[in-house]
Amino acid sequence: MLNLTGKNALVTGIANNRSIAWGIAQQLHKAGANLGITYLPDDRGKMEKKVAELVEPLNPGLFLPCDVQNDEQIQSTFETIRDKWGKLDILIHCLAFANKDDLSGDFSQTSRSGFKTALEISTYSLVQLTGAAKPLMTEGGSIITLTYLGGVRAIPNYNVMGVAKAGLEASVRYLASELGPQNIRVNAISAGPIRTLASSAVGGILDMIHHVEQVAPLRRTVTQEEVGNTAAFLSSDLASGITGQVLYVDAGYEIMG
Ligand code: 0WD
Repeated sequence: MLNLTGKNALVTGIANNRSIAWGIAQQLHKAGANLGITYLPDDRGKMEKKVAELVEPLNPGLFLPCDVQNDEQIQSTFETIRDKWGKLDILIHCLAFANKDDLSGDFSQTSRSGFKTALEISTYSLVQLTGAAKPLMTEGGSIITLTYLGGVRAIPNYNVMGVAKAGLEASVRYLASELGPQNIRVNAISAGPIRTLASSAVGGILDMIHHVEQVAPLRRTVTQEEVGNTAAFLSSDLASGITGQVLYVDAGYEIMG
């Protein structure tokens, strides 16, 4: 029986009700976890208000601003977890960013700054958040990140984000190797394409979704809820033997030639 009662989970990357992180937060809540939610703050406080209203039914114990490009906000997030909860059990890393210009056209035209931004927000942030979570995972833990097939195959328009995801998947392996002796497991879920704010920036995403619906063994795409269920499983003791893996939740698309 999947039971996360008594587990403290930090969920990053909720922007709206289409976000994959929202699907994950709902399933972790259903399984009994205490939730801490972070949001990406903006100058006018719009995101804070929007995300606060969305997550209210899940009754999060912590609700904190955390821009992963801001070291102070990261530090303050984990200090708050230490002070309020004492320990952390689950970390959901569910965020990424690349400039829209870099998500179509020729990959060879990616600018130095665009490359840096994509890799910093989408890849390095997993390393940094894991480093901050490690001392708080005193009873072991589960860290989960979100990746996409474009990290292992050249998918049209995914470009610099594909490179970021390749780095992310390699980071999962190095982090799993480092943290395993503390019984902290690190895994990635490779989700099939889902319509969200982030995916709408990728050129031709709707064509990709239609292609998946025709080709994937299950003849459909996946839902946020299905990704959420897999994250709840990976967070739980049912997955106690799994670390360093990339698990595909993509209606089987990855196996097709
Ligand atoms: O098809 C898809 N949607 C897939 C998404 C397929 C496979 C993987 N993924 C991955 C994405 O690459 C990402 O890692 O899932 C993760 C979540 O993405 P999402 O749910 O598709 O997208 P979205 O709802 O937009 O959430 C991503 C959020 C940001 O939203 P916006 O759209 O405002 O950029 O990541 C957050 C932000 O809330 N984010 C940040 N959080 C903290 N600091 C930052 C930042 N600097 N930048 C973006």
